Amino acid sequence: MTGYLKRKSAKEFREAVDKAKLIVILTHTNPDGDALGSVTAMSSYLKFSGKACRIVVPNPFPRNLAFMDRDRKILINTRHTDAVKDVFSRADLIIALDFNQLKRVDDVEPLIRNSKAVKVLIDHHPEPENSAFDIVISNTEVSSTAELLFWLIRTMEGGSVKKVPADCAQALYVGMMTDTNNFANSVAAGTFKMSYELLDLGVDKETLQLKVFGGFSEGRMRLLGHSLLNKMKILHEFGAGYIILTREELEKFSFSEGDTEGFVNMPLNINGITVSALFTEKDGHIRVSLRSANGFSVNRFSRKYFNGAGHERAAGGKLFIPVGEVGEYFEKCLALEQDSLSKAQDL
Ligand SMILES: [Mn+2]
Repeated sequence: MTGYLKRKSAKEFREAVDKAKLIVILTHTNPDGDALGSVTAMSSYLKFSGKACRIVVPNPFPRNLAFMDRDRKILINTRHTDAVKDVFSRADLIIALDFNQLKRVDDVEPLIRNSKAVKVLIDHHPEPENSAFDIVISNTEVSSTAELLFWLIRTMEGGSVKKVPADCAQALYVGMMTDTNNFANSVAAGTFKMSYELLDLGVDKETLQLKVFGGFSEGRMRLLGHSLLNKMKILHEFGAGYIILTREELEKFSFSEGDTEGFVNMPLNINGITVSALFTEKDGHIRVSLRSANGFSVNRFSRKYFNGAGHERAAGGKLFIPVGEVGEYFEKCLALEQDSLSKAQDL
């Protein structure tokens, strides 16, 4: 199974790694399970191959994923700004994982742009920013970046993952499990083959499921209840639903990073809803999460109206307007897209 990967890419990547003395492994802002799974798997694999590397993330990750940073070595740019600058200044190889555009790493972007290191992108989002990288391994057919890494590592290991360290196997599984929402979407035959081989190595899927999808605080569950009961707005005429959460509400439910993970999927479970959005008030901007069904492209929708990008059915973005104006703005955007929304509703 090398269909997901050009043999040449694996060879080029191996050569870049072989030459490197210090490697920075980086992922996007608001790291999710695939982002953290991919960077920790890569780090584990590179260390196993005798290489020196450091993981950098732009901002903190959710509490339920903290177990992935077992030795607490991940550098968080918003907290360890000087250390991040230092490691970028010394790195001779940068491996960017699970994002397609450099703007997805916020304040880390200039550190990459100004670096003289060899730059590699490994990702599964559409339209990667090819010009910013020396080597691009991109495939939108795989479930997750973790799955793409699985095939890459497997290829570099001569077609078997038998020798990869246990924490690398576990991290790859977590990345795939989160991006597919535990095998609910974006799963292809190769995803099961990957799962088979990782479980065969001893990955404990029950424990990982509990850690990643459970382990919520009481505040998070009550915030979900509040969102569905009091905040979710359904617009049947557009086949759309959305939830806006203000900073005040987040504070009331003792919000911690990652607590709203999954909320955006909720309106999509309603009959006739083909696009859903979650807006959360942050420092100086509104965070936008978008999901869709029936072929309505939220990647395009986000690029056009929400300063973002992503996959066809899952995308993110940012708005720079007061939280009180978000609902009206969103409904205006829906009206402008009435034609493509009607098409999706008719399916
Ligand atoms: Mn991903």
